[in-house]
Amino acid sequence: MKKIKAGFVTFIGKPNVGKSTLVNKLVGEKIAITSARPQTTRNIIQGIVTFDEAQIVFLDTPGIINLTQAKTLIDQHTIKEALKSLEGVDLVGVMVEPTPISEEDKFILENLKKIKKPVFLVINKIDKTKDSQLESLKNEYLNLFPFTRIIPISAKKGTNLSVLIGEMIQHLPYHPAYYSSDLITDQPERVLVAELIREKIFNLTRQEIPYSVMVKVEQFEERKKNLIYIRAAIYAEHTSQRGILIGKSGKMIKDIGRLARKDIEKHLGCQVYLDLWVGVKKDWRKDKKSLKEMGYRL
Ligand SMILES: Nc1nc2c(ncn2[C@@H]2O[C@H](COP(=O)(O)OP(=O)(O)OP(=O)(O)O)[C@@H](O)[C@H]2O)c(=O)[nH]1
Ligand SMILES: [Mg+2]
Repeated sequence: MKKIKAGFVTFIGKPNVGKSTLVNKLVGEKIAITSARPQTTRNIIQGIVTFDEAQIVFLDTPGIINLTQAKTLIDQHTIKEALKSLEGVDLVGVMVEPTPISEEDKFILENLKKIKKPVFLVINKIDKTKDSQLESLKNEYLNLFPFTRIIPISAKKGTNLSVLIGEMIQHLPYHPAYYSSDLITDQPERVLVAELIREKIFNLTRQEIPYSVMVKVEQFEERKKNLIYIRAAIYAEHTSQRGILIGKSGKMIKDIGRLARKDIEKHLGCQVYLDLWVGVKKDWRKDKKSLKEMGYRL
């Protein structure tokens, strides 16, 4: 049998640098939700890419901020999860933007000091910068950490992604594939559906609302051939937020439903009847029981 390479690669970085966008692009499908707001991703998601000679399991992690600034249970949990992802992987990709190095970037590098595995610096969003700025930024980063490779990319435009993949494969061990070649994510269908709904809330609502919401798929069944019925609950933290999520004459919830249904249909490859309702779970972000119910491993 042909010897192949396989391994786990985690992408870590501060919020909003484009980790989820990159994992989606590499996998070729939307498996991780993205938004223009920080702290969109809440749990680690695996995106699996299989080639003839290699399989890479990418870990999309929640954005890391300095733990002292993390106030809620969720924030603390997500940061710890992201940092824990460093333990079980074969290669680490630190993602940054082509902007001056921030305290958060430095905090992340501090956590890598003891790591004995290849660490790549992935400078994303180079579509927004000049080559000359990139060179000095590379040197500044090298002064802080002995990166195995520094690879500038644009996740959005797909620039340099084949170089990134090629270099990563070179640094992975020979190992049989971990997953069947047709699998693209470890997320159960229900979780992905709930996430796609949460993405629309991130994009359509403001201020605290996106962060105050949790989505739970309560029913998921094939009613007819090619038609799936999905009932999902959107929980807000306070009654006033419930009103905003429903909107004037139900406009907001209709918009969320329409956009989410399109994405869900694309993913499932069939027609979907999406039934959404909005409830309140008072202060769920502060409540360990509610968080556990949502699958957070606290
Ligand atoms: N211009 C530009 N924008 C990008 C690029 N990659 C991602 N973005 C944008 O950056 C924003 C954040 O992207 P995400 O993928 O959600 O970022 P993230 O790192 O997963 O964020 P968290 O989950 O909050 O940690 C979105 O608005 C993306 O469209 C890129 O290569 N170029
Ligand atoms: Mg993300």
